[in-house]
Amino acid sequence: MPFTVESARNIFPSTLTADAVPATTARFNQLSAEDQLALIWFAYLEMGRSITGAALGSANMQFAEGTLQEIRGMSFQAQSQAMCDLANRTDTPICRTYASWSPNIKLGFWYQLGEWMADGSVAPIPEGYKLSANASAVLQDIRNLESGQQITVLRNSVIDMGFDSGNLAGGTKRVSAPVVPPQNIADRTQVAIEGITTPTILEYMNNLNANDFDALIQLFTPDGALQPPFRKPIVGTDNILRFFREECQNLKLIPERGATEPTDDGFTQIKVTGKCQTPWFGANVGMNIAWRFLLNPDGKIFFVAIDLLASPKELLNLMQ
Ligand code: ECH
Ligand code: GLY
Ligand code: GLY
Ligand code: GLY
Repeated sequence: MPFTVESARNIFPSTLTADAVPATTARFNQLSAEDQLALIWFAYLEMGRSITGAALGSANMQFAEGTLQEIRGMSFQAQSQAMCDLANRTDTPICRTYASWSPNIKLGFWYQLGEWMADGSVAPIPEGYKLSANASAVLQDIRNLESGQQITVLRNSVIDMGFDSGNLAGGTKRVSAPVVPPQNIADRTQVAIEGITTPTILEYMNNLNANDFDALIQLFTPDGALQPPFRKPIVGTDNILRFFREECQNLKLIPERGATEPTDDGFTQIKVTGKCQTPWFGANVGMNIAWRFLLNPDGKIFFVAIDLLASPKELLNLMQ
């Protein structure tokens, strides 16, 4: 075997990813819970307006409904405490429930709390709350990011909240919205990628755009791996398929161009760049993305990394 998952991660090493995202997230995590919540509130007022709500199917919301009502029924003081507990990752029943939710349920939960904070039915950020100097600096850093990087910082901060007992792989039940059926064949769009005709790559994009995860997973080798932005590779088709079902519904991939390089023993490395939209923001936010594929001699995906790019300029970098 010429490649391991570890060595495959290094294909196309000249790809510049948005390092500002993990750097900003690390500084955010140093702040107090009060500052974190207030900072997100201010950031959200500025940029959250572009949320479309399309990802907020009732399917996503029904799982958070019990916890939302529980919080709504509390005193303002208890509500603020519950929100701080989430940011502090304290071990409470609500924080444990929260940790069991898929990313989209967590985002939908906060979206609803934000609506209630705005209409006064849940404790707002105190009027005139003054961010610490460090928190103001982090907020300014977030303002300076491009929109795709901003929403990634926001998403990361929400995903990391709550108390994960470390038992999600074991006993604790993971909660995610049901999988939507794949799009009808007749309604599917087909991507065109300048410089790429490899069927596996085109089918990857088309199947993901159609939510056809059963067809999509067939494109991978059994020991294949997928590395989402700023995360470790997800290895093996069972795990990748679960990730697709839990976190990849209704994405829109808009690949633009690509380049192919043969490598040792008949493997092929292919880099594609383009845009990706999340159902939360639709066409309001286009993230600049690279896909770095490594195909085995049968044309199956042994590895693919999805990177959030440092800048739009990187869309033109197809170099080794
Ligand atoms: C309020 C104040 C109190 C505290 C909090 C509040 C609420 C915050 C809210 C935040 C909402 C944030 C949202 C962010 C959504 C971000 C989505 C992103 C999606 C990126 C997806 C990508 C997909 C790439 C992939 C590709 C593949 O080929 C394979 C699969 C995959 C204000 C109350 C907290 C409400 C909604 C960044 C890049 C292309 C890897 C998935
Ligand atoms: N931010 C990327 C993901 O969906 O994992
Ligand atoms: N990108 C995945 C999610 O929000 O669930
Ligand atoms: N799965 C949807 C998202 O990226 O938010």
